[in-house]
Amino acid sequence: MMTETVRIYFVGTAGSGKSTLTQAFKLWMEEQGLNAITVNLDPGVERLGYTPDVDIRDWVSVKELMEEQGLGPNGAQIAGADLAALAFPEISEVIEGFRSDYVLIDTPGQIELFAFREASNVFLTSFTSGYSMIAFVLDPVIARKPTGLISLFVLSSSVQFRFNTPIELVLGKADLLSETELEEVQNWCDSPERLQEALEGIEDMHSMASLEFQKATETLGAHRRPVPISGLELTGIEDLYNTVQQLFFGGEDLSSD
Ligand SMILES: Nc1nc2c(ncn2[C@@H]2O[C@H](COP(=O)(O)OP(=O)(O)OP(=O)(O)O)[C@@H](O)[C@H]2O)c(=O)[nH]1
Ligand SMILES: [Mg+2]
Repeated sequence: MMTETVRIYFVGTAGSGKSTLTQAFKLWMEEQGLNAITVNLDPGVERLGYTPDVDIRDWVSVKELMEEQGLGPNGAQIAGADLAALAFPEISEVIEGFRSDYVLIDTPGQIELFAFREASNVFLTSFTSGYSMIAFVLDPVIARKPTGLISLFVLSSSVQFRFNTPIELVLGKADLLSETELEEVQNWCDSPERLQEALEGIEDMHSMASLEFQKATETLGAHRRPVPISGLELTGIEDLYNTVQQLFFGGEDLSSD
């Protein structure tokens, strides 16, 4: 029987659907009779849309930092991220205390607060057991243009470069794309040649740079097929679950234990 906890960090650009997906994944797991907890890692979020099981705002509040230290919103976010690092040993103990199969971690809206601050590495390494992975959420509004998709590959490569953690791509809010658009994005992800062809059709100054970025992300392994998901319509979540189970346990299903 598999008992190791899996932690999934939902990371992506602002508004890509991380919070909705975190909650949707938990609901889906509960429906399957599996257990999962949600963790909010954004000390600055005002409205989350769900009640997380563990909330960093119980330790650090950006709102209070702004009021007490006279900081602006960005300065307070950064101070909050660094202050949070001090609380991580305690927070990770609380998380481990749940002994849940899955820990679904909702990261800050501003991706750089998670991706580029050292505090995140402190958090990632503060657990004593289990597995961690990053689900990098591609925003379909960005991904449906060839240059946008490449920019997201570049961003996911730099997230991968920052953390020594497996990363899977997720195409969030997939319900916003028509079937044809979804197929086109998937085709570009499957085939670097098709993405290059789409780029060559664009006659602007960026196409040369885009081609170079595309080649680099292909070499780095960031250019790959994402799992399409809609947190709103609860579709594709099982596919992500299966991908994660495959990654860590060779496909063994928790529910068959
Ligand atoms: N159509 C559609 N809309 C979605 C989906 N998921 C989220 N949204 C909408 O997209 C907006 C942002 O969703 P969030 O889940 O808050 O995204 P986020 O990445 O957590 O946002 P920040 O934390 O603010 O960066 C909200 O208006 C959601 O209702 C989805 O699967 N489909
Ligand atoms: Mg959010």
